[in-house]
Order: sequence, then C-alpha cells, then structure tokens
Amino acid sequence: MTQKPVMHSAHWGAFHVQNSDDQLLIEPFRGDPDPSPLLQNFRQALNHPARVAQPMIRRGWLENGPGPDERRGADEYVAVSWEEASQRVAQELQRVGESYGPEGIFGGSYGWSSAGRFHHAQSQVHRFLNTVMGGYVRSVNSYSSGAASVLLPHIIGDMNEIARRGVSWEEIARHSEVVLAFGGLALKNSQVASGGLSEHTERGFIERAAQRGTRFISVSPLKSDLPDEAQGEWLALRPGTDAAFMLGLLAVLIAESLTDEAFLARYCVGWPQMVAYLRGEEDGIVRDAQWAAAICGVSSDIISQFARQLHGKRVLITVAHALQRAEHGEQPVWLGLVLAAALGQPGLPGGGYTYALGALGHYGKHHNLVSFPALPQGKNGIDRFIPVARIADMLLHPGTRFHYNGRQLTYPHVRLAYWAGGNPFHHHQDLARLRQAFCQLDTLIVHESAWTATARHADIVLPATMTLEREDIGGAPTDRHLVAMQPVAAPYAEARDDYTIFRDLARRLGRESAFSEGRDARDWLQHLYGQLQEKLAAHAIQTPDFSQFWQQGVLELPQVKDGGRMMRAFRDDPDAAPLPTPDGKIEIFSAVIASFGYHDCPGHPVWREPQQKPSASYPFWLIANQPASRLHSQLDFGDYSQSTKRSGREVCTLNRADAVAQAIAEGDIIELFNDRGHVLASARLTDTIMPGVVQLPTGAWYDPVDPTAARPLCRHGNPNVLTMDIATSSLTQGCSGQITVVQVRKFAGEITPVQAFTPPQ
Ligand SMILES: Nc1nc2c(c(=O)[nH]1)N[C@H]1C(S)=C(S)[C@@H](COP(=O)(O)OP(=O)(O)OC[C@H]3O[C@@H](n4cnc5c(=O)[nH]c(N)nc54)[C@H](O)[C@@H]3O)O[C@H]1N2
Ligand SMILES: Nc1nc2c(c(=O)[nH]1)N[C@H]1C(S)=C(S)[C@@H](COP(=O)(O)OP(=O)(O)OC[C@H]3O[C@@H](n4cnc5c(=O)[nH]c(N)nc54)[C@H](O)[C@@H]3O)O[C@H]1N2
Ligand SMILES: [Mo]
Repeated sequence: MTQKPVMHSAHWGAFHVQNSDDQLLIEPFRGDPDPSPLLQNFRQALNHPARVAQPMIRRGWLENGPGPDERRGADEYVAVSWEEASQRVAQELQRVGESYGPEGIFGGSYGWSSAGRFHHAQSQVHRFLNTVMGGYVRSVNSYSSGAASVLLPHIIGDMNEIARRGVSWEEIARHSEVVLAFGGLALKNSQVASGGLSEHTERGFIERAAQRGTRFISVSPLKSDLPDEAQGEWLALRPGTDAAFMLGLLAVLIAESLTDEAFLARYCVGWPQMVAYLRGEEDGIVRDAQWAAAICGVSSDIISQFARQLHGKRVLITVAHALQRAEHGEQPVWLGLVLAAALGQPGLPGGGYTYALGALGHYGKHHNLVSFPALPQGKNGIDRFIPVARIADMLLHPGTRFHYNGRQLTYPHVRLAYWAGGNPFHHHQDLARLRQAFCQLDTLIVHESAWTATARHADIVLPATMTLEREDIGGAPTDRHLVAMQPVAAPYAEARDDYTIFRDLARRLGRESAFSEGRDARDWLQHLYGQLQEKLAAHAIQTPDFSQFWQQGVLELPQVKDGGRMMRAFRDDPDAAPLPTPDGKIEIFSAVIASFGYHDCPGHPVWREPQQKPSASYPFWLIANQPASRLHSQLDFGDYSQSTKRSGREVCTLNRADAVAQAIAEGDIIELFNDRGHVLASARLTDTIMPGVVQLPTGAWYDPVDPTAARPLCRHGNPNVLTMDIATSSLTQGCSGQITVVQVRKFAGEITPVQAFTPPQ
C-alpha cells in the first residue's frame, strides 16, 4: 500500500515521508541545504524485529514480586495483556507511594526521546509523577555538559547564553581571523539539535569563513573533528591534557608580554592569582611551555609559536562538550575563557569565547522571537535530586553524603525507577556497575519502542509508539520552522503512546483529570499551538489557525539576531551591563568556588592529574565520542547506522603504527579491555588519529555474552563497558565518560554473532 507523503521531524532534520509497502521513502525537507544521512535510519524501522510488540514482565518479578534481584539483565520475559500490565504498574506505584512517598521513586528518566514537543517522553513521565504521585526524586544537569553547566554561571554566565548565543556563525564567517576549536567542529555533531533542525547550515558557514581567510585550528586527537571545508590545521594533544596546554599558552603570553592587561584589569577578576599559580608562587611548580609540553605531548617550541600566533588576531576560542566529559573537565572550559580574556577578545565581533560551538545544531544560530510552549510539568512535591550521572552511586549507596556545587547532599533510598525516552545502558559509564545498581531496585519500569539493553533490565516493559506513528509538533528555539509532525503508520503491534499509557495509569490511580486536564493528544497539540499564537499575537504577529498549520505542515517563525549580545553589551559598558557573576565580571578567580574548599576544583583553573592515564597494563587512551551514524543509541538497527558497521559490529579506529605493533590488521576483530570489561570491534587503521589513542563511538547496543559477568564482554562494541563511573569533580559531579584507558589486542576467543537486536525470550 502506498500513501501520500507527510511531513515529519527528528532531532536530525525535517523530512517528507511516505509509507510504501512498509518501507519508508524519505525525502529531506526541501529547505534543508545539507540534510543529515541519519534520516535513512528510519527507512525500515517501523516493523523491525527489535521493536517491543506487547507488554512484558520479567519472570523473576512476576513470580517473586518486587525486590532487589540479581537476575536483572539475564532473566526471561512473560507477555501479558495491557490490562494486566497496567494493573500491576498501578498497584506497584501505589505500594511504593504509600510506603515511601515520592522519595521512593526515581523519575529523572534522562534521555533524548524524540523531537515532538508533546510526546516528549521525559516530559510525560515528569508530568505524570508530579500530578499523580506527588513528585519524585529528580536529576539535574546533563550528560552533555554536566561540568560546564554548573561551572559557567560562576565564572561568566548561564551556559545556554554562552553556548547558544555566544557567537553566531554569520559573525564568524564575517569577522573571525582564527577559530581555535578544542575538540574540533565536527559536522557529525552539529547535524543534531533537540527538538529538530530543519536547516543544516554549519558546512556552508565554515566554507564561507575559510574562503574569506579564517584560520580554523582543531585541537583534538582526531583529525576528522574538523571538516575538509575548513581547510584547517590539526594539532593533536594527549587526550585530557588540554588544560595543561592552555596553561602553557598563558605562560608564554605572559612571559612575552602579549597579554591584554587593560582588558584583564577592566573586565576580569583574579588575573593576579592566575599569574601567581603559573609562576609557582603557591607551590614552587613553575608552569611554563616546557612544563606543559611534558604533560600534553606537544613540544614547547610549538606551544610558544602557537601562543604568539594568537596575539593581535581576532580569535574565537571554543571548547567542545567532550573536553568537560572527563575527570576535572571544568578546567579546560574555564581556561578557554581565561585564554580568550588574556588575548582581550571577549565582546568583539567574531572573537572571544563561546562554549561548545558546533557540538549541537543549536549553537551559533539565531533564536525564535518566542519559543514553542513546553508541556506543563506540574509541581514536584519534594526537593530531592542527584546530579544526573550519579545514578549508580545513588542506587548502590543510599544514605551516603556527597558534595555538589557548595552543598552537602544525601543520596535518597529509591525503590522504584520509572524510565521513558532514555537508555541508561547507552548513556551511563561502567555498565557492569550500572547493572549492579539497577539490581538494588524493587522495580524498574520502562516504556520503550525497542528492546534496548535498558528494556532488557526492566521488570515491566511497556511498548511505546515511535514518533512516526503519532501526531506531534516539532520545534526548537533555534529552528525557524515549526513542523506539524504527521503519522505515517499505525502503531506497531500493541504499542501505545506514552501519553495514553500514563493517562490510563492516572485513571487507575484516581488522578486522571489532574494528569490529562480532560484533553486527548490532539487537544493538547491545539492547546499548545494556541499558546504559541498568543505569544506571537503579543508581538502583533498573526498566525494561521491550527487546522491550516496542520494542513500546510510547516510554519515559519520570526527570529531575532541575538548572537553575542551579552558580551557585546558588557564590553561596551561593564558597569551598565555587568555579567551575571558575583563580581559582574569574568571570574578568573572565583571566591565562591574557592570558598567550597574542593581540592579537585579550587578557586582558579588548575592542572590536576587524572586518575585514569595510560599504564603498562592499559597503554592506550580510548575516545568514546558521539557516533556519526546515529543519535546516541537511537535506531542503531537502522539502515544508515548498520551501513557503517562491519559484519554488524562497531568499528574501532586505531593509529596504523600502533596496530602494526599489536599485530592488528584492517578488519580484524579486536578486543578492547580494562579492569571493567571487554569489548569487541572491527579494527580500522588510519593515520588521522594520534598514536596511543583508539576511538570507538558510543551507541552500539550493549550485547554482553554473559550479562552477569563481573567484567562483561560486549560483542557489539559498546564503549561504556570500559568507561569509568567517576565524577568530573566535587563541584559539578558531571559525567566523565568521554575518555578512559584500555589495552587492545586481536581477539583470540570464539566470535559469536551480535544478538543485540534479537528480542529476549
Ligand atoms: N562514554 C560516553 N557516554 C556517553 C557520552 C559520551 O560522549 N561518551 N555522551 C553522553 C551524552 S552527551 C548523552 S546526551 C547521552 C545520551 O543518552 P540517551 O539520551 O539516553 O540516549 P538515546 O539513545 O537517545 O536514548 C533515547 C531512548 O529513547 C527511546 N525513545 C525514543 N522515542 C521514544 C518515545 O517516544 N517514547 C519512549 N518511551 N521512548 C522513546 C529510544 O528508543 C532510545 O532508546 O549519552 C551520554 N553517554
Ligand atoms: N551524529 C551525532 N551528533 C551528535 C550526537 C550523536 O549522538 N550523534 N549527540 C549530540 C549530543 S547529545 C551532544 S551533548 C553533543 C556532544 O558534543 P561533544 O561532546 O563535543 O561530541 P564528541 O563527538 O563526543 O566529542 C567531540 C570531539 O572531541 C574530541 N576529544 C575527545 N577528548 C578530547 C580531549 O581530551 N581533548 C581534545 N582536545 N579533544 C577531545 C574527540 O576527538 C571528539 O570527536 O553531540 C551532539 N551531536
Ligand atoms: Mo548530550
């Protein structure tokens, strides 16, 4: 059966989609100059065998009831009716609610879910738990920017202001002379933005800037982090040592009197403390180019030349999310700002500091005049939270105290976790430890459209529709197109929308109207759209009514050009437009952070040795970065993601010389391992990765040969088996999953086929 094409949207682009004999024909949105190949991951997704077809309950939970259970991840599942599943979920929520209150329920439910703003699963869980259960233990910050989002407000301002409005791509193309990108500007990353991205413009802007003469420099272990269009330069540092490199650059600028002392005096606090630290006045260690060279593996001559070349130029410095997703990840984020300040650049067009440019398609873009209203979340009756990446610590050590941003908090004793729209066995580190943590729960409930490893650890799995099976509205604050997302197929098997599932549970728990306000999904879309119309009407902007919007498929929204606004105003007059920091200035020294007394994040930026560094047993750095062929673990079974694998296994990139020394050839199945586990992957040899570094992207579905093993072997290639579950610092407690250390060898054991996409028994 063939139907006519409809409009839809994903985090990686808007598109026209047509269902033709259960294969989807996908055409990118006509206004997109550089569409993402990720769109093709949808092609055969609807009826993929990995879909969850009906409600399922884990046998051990069904037979023994709720309680800690070591079988999670290795148990069988029993198919049940919706009636039975909903009844049991409602009963269990009631039991936990009555015995422990909202403190017994973890509803953080971290994850990206899909682009539609109403059916956004995480918002649905939060609204449900607030309006029906009185609240839940929540999580704060993100895996993306756990360290930066807590640090930046202390030293310059809100992260979104610095990342999304720090600079615009237009400004770069027009004004920047040097773009110094720590962690690069990989187009694989900017093809994605939460809520949708109808126009991929980064490639074009980079090309324009390069043609005008902008010098792009990528500091990264991987050459591929800078697109060819940039015609740029590649400087490879040892992973995790950027802070030392930046300190070395500062030392050279000071030694050669190349710093902008007038800027530092007028716009910053704490420069003298920074200078004292570099000179070793605190501890006798002089931090100069030689000192830095020994740590980051780049010669002191190169460091000196590099610093000199930055002087007197319109320089933009950006630090990728990746650098702060590591032990002491705060330091390169802070030092990037200090470097821009020492060069006197903040507030100049196309110059200064911006955070994470290119890491997402939101950054460097213009903003819509008004944003699309979010689904109201209701009120959480309790105020208990964890920094998001401390989930395993919380479950393994309830009642333990921990530090966070100047506070001492205690891990609550959670009994039930409710997850929809996220995949912790994708996003969290040290998966064997995460399994242990989930084994402590009484009950884990998961809504999923596919049998991810998280679903396979759940006690109750409820089949959720995919975005393509329902109506929604897609929109992001930086995307001028609001998309009427039209369904292209009926729900798969017994799958239901998250909203429908929650509404039924709310009814069983006697709180239906509090949750639904009497609206069905279409009513909510009209309601939210109506609120957008009101916001626009306040600016005297007329909009088509809902049915017309729905028919036309796309609504173009007015935008404002606000890139760089905060720093420009500050530079013009720091007294009239102070920064939102305690001193109203750039804080090179933060008295507030110093007052917390954290050794792992003191009052000014420092170099601190990480716990993880190459050793005789584990001589290689592993970069576990974002995948080019999918968003995280989403649609890993999709056509495009699969086309980048070899025999269904993820590909690991090694330096050619390292591979030869380890007797590894192109295409060999290799084993990466450390104290936490083993991972198989297909070897790809290249000269565009620095020696001593191997790279395996995230997102291959976890496929342990023995899920209960203390050091599991994942035969598919999920690097989070290997990463360490350790916080960035006491200040921020962020995720540090980007890098770890491993040994690599040709795999000598029995190679069994990948089972990740075969549903459990
Ligand atoms: N080692 C290492 N680990 C990392 C990172 C790293 O760089 N290195 N990066 C981290 C970062 S930045 C992030 S943001 C996280 C991402 O981690 P996640 O956001 O958890 O990853 P996703 O794969 O996007 O998970 C979304 C899940 O939601 C499901 N889903 C989609 N739509 C719906 C829906 O409508 N309803 C329901 N119920 N489910 C739905 C999808 O099937 C998928 O399983 O990973 C982090 N983990
Ligand atoms: N295709 C695709 N795009 C995505 C995503 C995805 O899953 N797929 N996820 C999105 C999300 S949620 C986020 S938060 C962003 C994340 O944005 P990032 O975290 O910035 O993305 P990564 O690709 O993990 O890292 C960028 C590069 O940093 C380099 N790098 C790693 N460690 C170091 C280091 O110590 N020093 C230096 N100098 N460089 C280092 C790596 O070579 C890596 O390729 O990406 C977004 N974009
Ligand atoms: Mo992220």
